[in-house]
Amino acid sequence: MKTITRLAIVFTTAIFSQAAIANDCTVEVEAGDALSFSTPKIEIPASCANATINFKHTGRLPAAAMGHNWVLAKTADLQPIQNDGNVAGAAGGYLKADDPRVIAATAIIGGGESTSVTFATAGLNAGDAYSFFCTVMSHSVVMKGTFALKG
Ligand code: CU1
Repeated sequence: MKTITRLAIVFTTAIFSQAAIANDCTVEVEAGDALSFSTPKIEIPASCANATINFKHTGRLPAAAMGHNWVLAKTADLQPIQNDGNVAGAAGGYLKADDPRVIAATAIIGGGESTSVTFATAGLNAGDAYSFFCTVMSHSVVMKGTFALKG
């Protein structure tokens, strides 16, 4: 009887462990009516073939006044991407069309809206520096954080 109970505990633990690992590949990120993300740092286990960012705007201002996107690129590419995003302007979604330097990007959202992006981690190197940032109206000057594959 004791052995059965122990086995049940082992199986239950195994199921919960797998769920935790799977959830690590999905990250919840929020932004509001200020120029900041809810986290300054995102780390994804290197074992994740794909990563998903669920991005939520918890503010009240519409996208035209305080829109945000979540863009991922090498840190060295942040400023050039922002410069081209400024040229693209609102009509171009504050990103150069089909910019190969952009690893992942969400749509621009306003208060109360949510969006999501899933991307393959195969092209990311554990040794390279990556940043996530918002390109809307040069928000990336202060609205940015670091992104890394760990393990
Ligand atoms: Cu923004």
